[in-house]
Amino acid sequence: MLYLGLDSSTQSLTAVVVEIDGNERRVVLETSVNFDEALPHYGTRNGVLPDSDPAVGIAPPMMWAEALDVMMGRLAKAIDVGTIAAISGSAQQHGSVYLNATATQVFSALDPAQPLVDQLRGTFSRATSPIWMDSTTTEECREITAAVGGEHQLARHTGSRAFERFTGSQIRRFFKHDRIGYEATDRIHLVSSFAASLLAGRHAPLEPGDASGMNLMDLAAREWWRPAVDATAPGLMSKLPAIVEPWTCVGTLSPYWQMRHGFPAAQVIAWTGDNPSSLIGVGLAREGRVAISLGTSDTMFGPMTEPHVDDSGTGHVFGAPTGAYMGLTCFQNGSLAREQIRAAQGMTWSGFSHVLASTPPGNNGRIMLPWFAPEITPPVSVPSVHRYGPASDGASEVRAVIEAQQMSMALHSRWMARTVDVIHATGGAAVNREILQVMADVFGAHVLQLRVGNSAALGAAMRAAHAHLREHHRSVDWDDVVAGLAEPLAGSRVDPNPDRHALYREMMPVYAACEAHALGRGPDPRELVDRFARCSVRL
Ligand code: ADP
Ligand code: XUL
Repeated sequence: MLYLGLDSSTQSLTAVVVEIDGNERRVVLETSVNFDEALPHYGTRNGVLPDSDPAVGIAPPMMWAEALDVMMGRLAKAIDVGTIAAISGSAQQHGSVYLNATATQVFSALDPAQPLVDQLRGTFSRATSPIWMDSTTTEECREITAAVGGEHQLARHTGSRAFERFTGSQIRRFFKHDRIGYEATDRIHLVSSFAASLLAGRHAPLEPGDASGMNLMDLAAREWWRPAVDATAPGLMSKLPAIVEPWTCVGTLSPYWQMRHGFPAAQVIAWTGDNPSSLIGVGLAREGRVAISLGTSDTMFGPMTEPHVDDSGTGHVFGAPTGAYMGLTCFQNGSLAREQIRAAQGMTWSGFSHVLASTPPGNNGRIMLPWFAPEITPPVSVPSVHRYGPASDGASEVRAVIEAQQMSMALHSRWMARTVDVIHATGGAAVNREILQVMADVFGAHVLQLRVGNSAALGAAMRAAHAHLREHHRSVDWDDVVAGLAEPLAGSRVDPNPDRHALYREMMPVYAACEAHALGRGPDPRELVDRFARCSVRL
């Protein structure tokens, strides 16, 4: 049997096809459609529509639909799709798609002779989708928080305090700024449930993993939390999809895909967010380990049996595809910040890695706060890059951005995991072993690189398999599903160096002091930085 997993991320749509035959498992195909390169007519940069306001993060939903059509056509040419039993997927979290009442009919009667996008044109009540990089909704966050009785109340129920990128505040902003558009909206999907709807030919429900990125779902009850829904916009409840268990079959692949590309009537399993999907894709169905994804965003996440909400207000608790929970902290300045430094220095990735390996840990006391774009953790609304310590040069800039990202991740994920022994590394930058070495040294943890780097798409394929197998077997153990697929790359383990880890432990309070100063919350850290610079020369 074949299982197809798709991941509609910020920059690309990726497919992973796995074959499961008893205990035999293999990855049959991994392929990606890069939005900017394959669909340049949408005018995106890194999958996002350029805007002069750095707080705005929007993308065209039509582009995601067209990528799906391109991908399905590509898959049908590359493999025998006839034995695909089930399909699931994941998508960048929080982004929302606004459809008018014609969508129901259009989705169910797509003409296989016509491209998908040509038929979708009239179905949107909002032409662009706000995505996770949007931070324009501070005011709406405040309004929703006040209406539900404060930050703690919102976090206790939904798993997070109000965040600008979360869908609730985005919906409220749309309602306030475009009443007519809001009134014309019949259904609001997340990127994940929008894609699942296109595949199934009917409005697909949400599952708790992605729904918990909206500030609208009661985490424990796994249903919409009325006070938050009412505080967001009038009449919202009837525009939201239902919430179902993560392994729910939401329909069969619609005739459009069968007739246009030769797919079978495979089961479509509810889609989830890219981070919950990656949790499965890195093999983390059990508590005790964490994963770090170095993608467009950097995220750190791990499974949780009980929802321990973060009192510091930094992180999130989401539903996990297993039915349990997961903790997550998200950083906006991930790959694009690394790319900015690489481009400024005119380097290739191998040149970047070489420089990283040849510069000293601690960077002779140079500390950077790499907020090239607005930052989620810690919250920074106006982009600004701060530098402390001796003057920097090209080489020290490379080390500074990587050390800062890893320090910040270690500092702000303490709510989730006090000690970390093993990290599963995934995302586009996890192929970079020099970056993984800094990660291992900062955390004092062993870092494992995964055999399949596209962990969100792999997780989606495994979720499809799990749901399909579940129909025939009373219970399907997640360990059995992930075995042989979500495995570390042989010989990939990166071990921490004890001396370097000791140095980073000394550096952590200095980094925290620089961060507090840059945020306007702490005194000038110059003396601390100088003292650290003097003692850091020992390595
Ligand atoms: P997405 O969030 O879109 O899923 P990916 O996880 O696919 O993103 O990561 C894409 C990013 O990976 C690119 O933006 C690029 O910066 C980064 N990348 C690719 N190769 C390397 C490398 N050798 N070293 C560091 N980063 C890399
Ligand atoms: C998670 C988040 C990002 C997106 C992008 O909360 O905002 O990781 O899911 O992929």
